[in-house]
Amino acid sequence: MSQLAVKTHLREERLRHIWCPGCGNGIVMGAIARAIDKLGLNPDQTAIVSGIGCSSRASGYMDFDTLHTTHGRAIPFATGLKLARPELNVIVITGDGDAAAIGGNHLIHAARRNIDITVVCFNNNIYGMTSGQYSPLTPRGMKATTAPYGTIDRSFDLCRLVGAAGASYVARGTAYHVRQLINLIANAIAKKGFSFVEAVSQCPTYYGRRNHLGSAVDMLRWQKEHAVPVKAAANMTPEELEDKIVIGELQNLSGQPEYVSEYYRLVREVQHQHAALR
Ligand SMILES: Cc1ncc(C[n+]2csc(CCOP(=O)(O)OP(=O)(O)O)c2C)c(N)n1
Ligand code: SF4
Repeated sequence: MSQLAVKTHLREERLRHIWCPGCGNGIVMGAIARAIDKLGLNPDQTAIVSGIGCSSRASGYMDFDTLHTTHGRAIPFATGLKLARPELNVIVITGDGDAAAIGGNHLIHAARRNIDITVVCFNNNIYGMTSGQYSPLTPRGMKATTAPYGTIDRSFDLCRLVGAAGASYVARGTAYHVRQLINLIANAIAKKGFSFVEAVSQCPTYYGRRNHLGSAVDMLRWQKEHAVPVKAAANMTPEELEDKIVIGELQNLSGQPEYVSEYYRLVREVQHQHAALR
């Protein structure tokens, strides 16, 4: 991250961070800060809301008005904040466990409502903070402390889930493809309606070590070698895509009703009707 972005968007007094060497969280947090820079957002009009997890610690390091909430509940907090203060840019930072397990229903319903917030899911395929239990995004067959012989669960494609639920904007990037990730997050923030970015990231400590994936650099190389741009993926078979990560913009809808606007439109209508009755 440039010195300028560190000075303007991180709480230097909270650094050094507590993430393990090689963790992808810093890269994804940096991408969010750069996306905010790119859009020239007013920091006083920008709020970061996170759940609980290694990734969710990012809200403590970012110099905005921030809410570090409870596990899985960042989206309900963000929903309340956005409804009360519609002028704010509200960005949610969440892990794959936080977003897809304990917070899974909140994610689906926020997408269904198409509320104008941006969710960035740091997907490291594992519960990092609690030392490596499998999450709904751990690929089938991979090991975790709670799946020592490999998980038999099928994993979610969270982007498809959120897209099907009605999100205006859905994208996936990786910590390796950081320039693209910055652009995807910027597009997501700029989009009116619910926007979701899955940022595939590496946890060398618990996911990497248990699955013998090598160093953080090896895990980044894996991201590079397994990422397929959306356009190329369109010409590939499901079998060919099995162990690939499709990256880029996956859904970009316009003209969908947005929840906060709909809510205040209704309030105005009801107030108008009551005034007419007086
Ligand atoms: C209600 C509740 N249940 C469980 C926990 C324990 N807990 C803390 S973080 C976490 C999982 C974090 O995993 P993830 O969201 O994937 O984030 P990561 O640490 O990998 O970034 C769990 C289960 C908690 N803090 N609160
Ligand atoms: S446990 Fe994993 S996710 Fe947590 S800080 Fe360490 S490398 Fe990152």
